[in-house]
Amino acid sequence: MFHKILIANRGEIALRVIRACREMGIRTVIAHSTADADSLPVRLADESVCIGPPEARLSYLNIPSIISAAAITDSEAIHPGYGLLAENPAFAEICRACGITFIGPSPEAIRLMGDKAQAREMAKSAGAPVVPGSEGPLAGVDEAQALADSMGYPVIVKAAAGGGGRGMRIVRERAALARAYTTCQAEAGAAFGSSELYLEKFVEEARHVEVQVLGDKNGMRLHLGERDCSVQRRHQKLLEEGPAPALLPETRAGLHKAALAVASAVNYVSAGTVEFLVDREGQFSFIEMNTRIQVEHPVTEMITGVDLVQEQIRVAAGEKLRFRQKDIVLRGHALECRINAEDPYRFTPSPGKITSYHPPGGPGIRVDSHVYQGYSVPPYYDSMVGKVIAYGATREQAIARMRIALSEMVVEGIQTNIPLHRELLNDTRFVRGGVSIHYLEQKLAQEQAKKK
Ligand code: MV4
Repeated sequence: MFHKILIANRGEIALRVIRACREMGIRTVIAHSTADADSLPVRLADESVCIGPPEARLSYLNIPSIISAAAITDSEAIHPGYGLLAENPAFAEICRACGITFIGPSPEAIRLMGDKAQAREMAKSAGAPVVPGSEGPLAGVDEAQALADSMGYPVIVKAAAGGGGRGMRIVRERAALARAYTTCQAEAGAAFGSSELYLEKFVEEARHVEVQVLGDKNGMRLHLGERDCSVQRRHQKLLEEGPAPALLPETRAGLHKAALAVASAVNYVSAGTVEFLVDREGQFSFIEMNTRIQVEHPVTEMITGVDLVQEQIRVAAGEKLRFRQKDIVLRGHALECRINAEDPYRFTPSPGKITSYHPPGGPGIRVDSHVYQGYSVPPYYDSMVGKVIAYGATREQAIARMRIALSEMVVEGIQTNIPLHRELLNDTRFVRGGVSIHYLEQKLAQEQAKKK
């Protein structure tokens, strides 16, 4: 096992990794920007190294600084958390070249899954259902036009180097395709350095369901059930839960099997997530694979009892997975509310000093957060200040516990989205379960209309 791990991240996930390491008897080094010098991860890690100024580009994304920090502290491995360098294949390669273990999948798996058109082909050949669409990247607008005409509208044009909702355009009629293609191509080139596009039939009123997988270097792979992440706004997830509500047993079993087939096709090592769309009839299709630990991983930890971050570390150190599929028992239900420092209805960031803080507790409640009373939320990074996770024997119990938790929780001095979460947990459609990816934006639009 590693003696020392460097954490190349900040905020709640840095703290999450520190806790996993401490439990495993591994020393931790936090690489941090000047803006995070007073952060809890810096105080709780065994060592800290300042890697640059506040702007992420010059610190958390500064590969030479991070590698140097690992070298001077004798760190054997780097945990990238999520976001930042977590899905950067070049970073994983540089770690390898420097003799540092990247805690995650191989650079090859990251690169392959980072090309969403290639990932789609891979999933298709592995036998996972994919949405009807192009085979590999599109050759040009004529091919897109011909394909869309044969499939029928609406379609969705996606950047091969995009993902997570970045660089895509829904096209509802033939007349709009050529323009959407050109803008999407230009945007993709500017944003990702690759203008390759692919096309799919647009699935209406879908749900976003993702399957957690875990693989070791011995060729063993498991799934740990699914999460429903349909409650989102502008591709920012707000609330996730697991298991996905109102799924037929055969749909659920099909999702798990397809996720394992995709993971096996790329010899996947570490924790990963295979994303699917599930339509109103329960038909599911692969859309993407995320090659990192995700924000919402605690949902799965609560319903399986598996510590996914510790498993990532064990597998990276070459240990065999300690359980088989039959040992993974999905029990109860978990919800996660992402707490953001933002205006709950205008969604504008609200950085600043937290003057009063009281986290919730009690049976089945877990809070993953790096904030404390007196902490200043810096303006340079994303606005998530923590997550409240509620576990219950049933979905109803998990919802009840989450309502109580959010009623107890106090965060003052900054604005947070806690009031919006409280509303969602009392909304008939959410409580009934099985809402689509359009639910939150529809609800917000309705409330906007009411106010006028
Ligand atoms: C889709 C889709 C419908 N049909 N693909 C968005 C994130 C990325 N992982 C893939 N995404 C989607 N891909 C097809 N063929 C719907 C989404 C999608 C979405 C689309 C519009 C508005 C909100 C959305 C939220 C989640 C997923």
